[in-house]
Amino acid sequence: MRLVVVSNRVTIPDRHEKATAGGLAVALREALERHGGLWFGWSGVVGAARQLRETQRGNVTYAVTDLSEAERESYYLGFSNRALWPIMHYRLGLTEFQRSDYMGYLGVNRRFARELAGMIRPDDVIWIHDYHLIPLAAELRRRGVTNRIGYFHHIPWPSADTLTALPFSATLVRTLAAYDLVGVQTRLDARNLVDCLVMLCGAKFDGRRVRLGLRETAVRAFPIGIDVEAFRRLAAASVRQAATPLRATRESLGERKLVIGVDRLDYSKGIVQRLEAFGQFLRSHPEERGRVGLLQIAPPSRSDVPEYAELDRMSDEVAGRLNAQLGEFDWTPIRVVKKAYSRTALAGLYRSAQVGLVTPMRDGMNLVAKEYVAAQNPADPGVLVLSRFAGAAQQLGEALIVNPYDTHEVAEAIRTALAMPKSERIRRFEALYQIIEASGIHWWTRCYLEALAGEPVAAEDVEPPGKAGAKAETPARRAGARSARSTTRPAAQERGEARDASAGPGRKRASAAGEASHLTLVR
Ligand code: ADQ
Repeated sequence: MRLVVVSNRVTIPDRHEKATAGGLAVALREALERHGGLWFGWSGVVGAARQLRETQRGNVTYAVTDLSEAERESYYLGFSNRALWPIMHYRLGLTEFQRSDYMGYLGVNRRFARELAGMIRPDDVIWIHDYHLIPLAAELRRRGVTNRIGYFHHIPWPSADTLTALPFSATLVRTLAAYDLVGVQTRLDARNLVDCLVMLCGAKFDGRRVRLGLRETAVRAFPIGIDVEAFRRLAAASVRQAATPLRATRESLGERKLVIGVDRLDYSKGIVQRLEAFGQFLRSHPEERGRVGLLQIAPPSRSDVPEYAELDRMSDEVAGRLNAQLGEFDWTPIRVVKKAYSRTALAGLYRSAQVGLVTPMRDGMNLVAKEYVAAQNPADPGVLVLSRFAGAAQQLGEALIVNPYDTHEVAEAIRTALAMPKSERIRRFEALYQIIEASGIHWWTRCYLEALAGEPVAAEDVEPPGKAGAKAETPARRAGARSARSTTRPAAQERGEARDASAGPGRKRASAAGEASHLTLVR
């Protein structure tokens, strides 16, 4: 079997790029290397040429095509990012629909199908990623492609009631029936998606598969993970080597504690609300003023979409106002840094922060939450404060789960996290670590590809390891109880790592891992 991956954007690795710390793009490359493969998508270039270009790297062919200016406007900025992105994140008020954008979206999917169909071999398995490409399988089927085709939806799938506000939503949802397997992040997303197929398109659901016309489609949750071990090593190495951004941050903080937020600058991430919550925390607990600072790292994305430019302005304005109201001559409570950092620097910053503040208003999964846990020092870990509306909250019930719309609740969670006794921090960390380790990125690619190939899936119907805050005993709670009793794996690894580092190769691997500067697919 050859694997064909399709995503909106394709980044061709540098010829001399070293093995890098895990992440989605890297995990997909590894899967492609293993099976031999083709990765197809937009080059990121906007121009008139639109010629398909192929580049060979090892076992993998990268085939990229350019978009015309009109295609970028309608398919990418328009329908994908001004209509689908907001509605899938439950933001009806921000959803802007234009028929011409929708036509452009269908047009690009049709063109991609035309260009890709010619490259498909009989034994290929095709894996399509994300909301830009929902109708791609239907277009491929129209061209006679009969291979197994899977889709993974990285962002939330809203309720049928919400989605119907989008014109042509039923037509779009119907195209999902062209897939053999549709993967989403959480069980809630899976339920919503099945409801959409049943309620909007008249599909039948037998508890496992959706039947629509002659086609049968499996819909399942595959919660995406990270390469926990690689990230853990990176964090430990970063602290040992005292990488520059880390040293500078520590020096500027002195004895003060650090609360960290790391996100693309996107309204779904709740950055402005988070800054307000930090301000509320300082107002409610004046004794904490001067003793703690918030570092928010938020590189701009999609600046061509007006809502993103507005968010950029608002985050500056709110941080400026709060700093002016609450700061002192020798203490700035909030620092907002709008640039991307290397994986090494990020990992070290996570490890130095006593609180990881991950409070999206909605998020498919949120890998930052998992990275924060992976980066912690097992002997003295920080505390994760996590939005209940991040897909990750379905697994990470031992985080402090908050409602990001409730500024006071988030403010109190920051206070609880900062005051939490070490024994409780360790107990929660161990439970969380066990879950993210059991459902890492390699688990995810393997489960998905096995399910797509029609092989039995290892995990119980891909019941994701871990469950949010339920009272009953859950796998997470059992895992937590087990880990609280035993010497933890991360702690043991920490010792192994110290040996590695002194011997040399461990350090070498870790710094090579630091070269990767992004984990997810470019959006
Ligand atoms: P994103 O919306 O991009 O992904 P997320 O899952 O948090 O969100 O991943 C962001 C990645 O970018 C993380 O790996 C993070 O470390 C990195 N990053 C963020 N800021 C950075 C900075 N300043 N410098 C360097 N790296 C930075 C979408 C969905 C999510 C889903 C993922 C994967 O919106 O819900 O979890 O896909 O499926």
